[in-house]
Amino acid sequence: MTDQHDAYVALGSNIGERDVYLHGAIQQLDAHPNITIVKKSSIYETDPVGYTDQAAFLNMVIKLTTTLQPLELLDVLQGIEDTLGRTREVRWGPRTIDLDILLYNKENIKLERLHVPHPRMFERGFVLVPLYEVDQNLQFPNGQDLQHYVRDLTDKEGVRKWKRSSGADESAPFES
Ligand code: A4P
Ligand code: MG
Repeated sequence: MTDQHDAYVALGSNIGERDVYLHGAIQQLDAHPNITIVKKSSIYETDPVGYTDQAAFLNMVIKLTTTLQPLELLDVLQGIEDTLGRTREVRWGPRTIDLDILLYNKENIKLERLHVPHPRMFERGFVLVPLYEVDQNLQFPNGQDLQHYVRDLTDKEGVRKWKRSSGADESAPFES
């Protein structure tokens, strides 16, 4: 039997039918023969971080198991980004879909194309809040608990649970 690996993937979208892009990406991951989705967070609406002059994002996090190696998983994610019309004009700028590997087992990976754990995840509410929903007891490769980072988070206010209501977007504050 081939080894199964645990991975956490962050999804983000801030152009067009944002939830349709999230669901499209999940459908493609689910259909992949070497990937099983184990858990999904709720969808959150989040204020843009980094390059702030852009529309609000929808973000979520999923846990999956896979027989793929890290770079093979990255190739699959980038392939899905391409099929969902992702173009890369502005770094950190608007996108139909962004798929980032947050964690792969307890590994530290530093390759030109891939840094895991994702280096910018630790202070980002739009990543940590949905990740915490998926796995409250998660520990990072550095031995620190996710709980520790969530407690220290300063931008929780910009992260609210989102639900689609009969055509109109709706969101409510995140209660921790
Ligand atoms: N890459 C390196 N490590 C990874 C990894 N762990 N997972 C490389 C995925 N890719 C990784 O990514 C650029 C390159 O990073 C890839 O070619 C890959 O080889 P990209 O997706 O083409 O470009 P990007 O998304 O603009 O860059 P990046 O670094 O993913 O951006 P960030 O830091 O993720 O920021 N605000 C809110 N509220 N919600 C968001 O989702 N996202 C960003 C993007 C900024 N602000 C946001 C959000
Ligand atoms: Mg990315």
